Amino acid sequence: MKRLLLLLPAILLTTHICASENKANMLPLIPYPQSVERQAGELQLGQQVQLSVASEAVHAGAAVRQLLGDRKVEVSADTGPAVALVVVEESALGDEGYRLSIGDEVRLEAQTDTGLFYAVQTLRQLLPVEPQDSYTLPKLTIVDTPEFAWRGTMLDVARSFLPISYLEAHIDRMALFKLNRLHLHLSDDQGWRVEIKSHPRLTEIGGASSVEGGRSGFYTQWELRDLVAYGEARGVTIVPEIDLPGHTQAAIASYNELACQGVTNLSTYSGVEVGFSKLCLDQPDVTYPFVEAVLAEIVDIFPSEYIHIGGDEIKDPLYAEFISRATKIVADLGRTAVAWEEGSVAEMDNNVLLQLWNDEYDIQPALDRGHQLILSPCSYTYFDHGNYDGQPDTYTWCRKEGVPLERAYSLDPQSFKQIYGVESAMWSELVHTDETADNRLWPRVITTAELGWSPLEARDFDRFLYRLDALRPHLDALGIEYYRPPELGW
Ligand code: TNX
Repeated sequence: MKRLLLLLPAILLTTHICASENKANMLPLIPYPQSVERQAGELQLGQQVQLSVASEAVHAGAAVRQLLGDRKVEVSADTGPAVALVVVEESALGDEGYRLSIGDEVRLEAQTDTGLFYAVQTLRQLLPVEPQDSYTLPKLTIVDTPEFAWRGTMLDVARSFLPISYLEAHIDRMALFKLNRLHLHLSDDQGWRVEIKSHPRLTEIGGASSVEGGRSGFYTQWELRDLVAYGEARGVTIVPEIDLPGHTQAAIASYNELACQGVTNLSTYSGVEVGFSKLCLDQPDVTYPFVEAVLAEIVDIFPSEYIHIGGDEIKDPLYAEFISRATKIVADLGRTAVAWEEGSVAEMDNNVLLQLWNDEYDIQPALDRGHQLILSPCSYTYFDHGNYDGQPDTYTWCRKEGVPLERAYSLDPQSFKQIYGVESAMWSELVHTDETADNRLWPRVITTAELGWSPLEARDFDRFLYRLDALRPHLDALGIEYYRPPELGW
């Protein structure tokens, strides 16, 4: 909340820096905080600090120790300014908000470990990446909470597999920008990527296929549990998607009985068409036990409140009934379903989230029934589209000029209603290596972070570029092989 500076005696010493301030006054932070108040003066941080960490702050504590260690700042019992991570009861901060005060000491306050973790990320962006003899920090108070609960990125690991090492690196990178949902598209026509113990052929057969030129492979349950913990330590929840009832050729090739009788195409698929495969909805005795068995193992691996059941690009007279039943199966497992926008035709609990992906899709009827949305309108958030018009190996079906950085940044989530969050998506029909994934994701994913967290008034593309430029050393330190947008002159 903005403070009434006029009432403060410190008026001459305090400036309120709002995001529309001119660039020189802006802090190099993305996402830009809800409120920044600068005080006169600076804090010098030398090579020692006195650190205290609330016992609840397990992940934030680990993050601040890592940050200090990386910057070659030692924790001392009695020398140097205090750095304190404190849990406070202050409902306005919510589950993810925090206050960062830099005065004669550095004080990080939040209601939760997650809030403190984000305070540490803000401090991290305020410090240079390279270790120095001493650090100069501006005296200030930042009070910051996110606009939206869901700030996500989606990786399609089904068309082309991404190794766990890439997913971990991606989580590290997401954390710096306070992104909090990693949506994994784990199954599609070209591949099945998650071990399901009751159905081992899904990965024996479906895991061995991929889109032509892409990578095959799958994750064991053990690897995924480990990844879940890796994310949890960095504020990132892994949201699994099993795409049903269409986009299922890999499952059908693994278990032919999932196809309707008379279907002759039962082999694995490596093309890029969509909309040709489906589980046989006329055989509920086969289809629903399969869906139940798979989802039971999925919820066992992934603690996420939300489980994505896909639901895109399929025509079947029994489609709506399928979505009703599948969302109910998820509810009976104690979770809440997410479905792509087409699922909105089904009768289902209105806590099911719908993910909007066609800009013009008429989602109003679902809004009227009370559903909330995850916004992924393709002409702004589909990062399988080019960074620039004509970029090789990119899609153009949604926007023929591609999705340049400025376009991605110009999405205005606040102009939609009933928004639970925003998410950008990288489909992998044409993205087959880690390097290409980096090129498609970065720096565009950073726009998702700001759209999902910062208030509308904070959004100005020039100032965003200025802050992004200032944070470039962080991208380099994280080993990101980002695309270099010409407007940045990188
Ligand atoms: C549409 S978006 C799809 C995907 C493709 C993508 C390519 C959505 C729910 N379905 O199956 O990979 O286009 O851009």
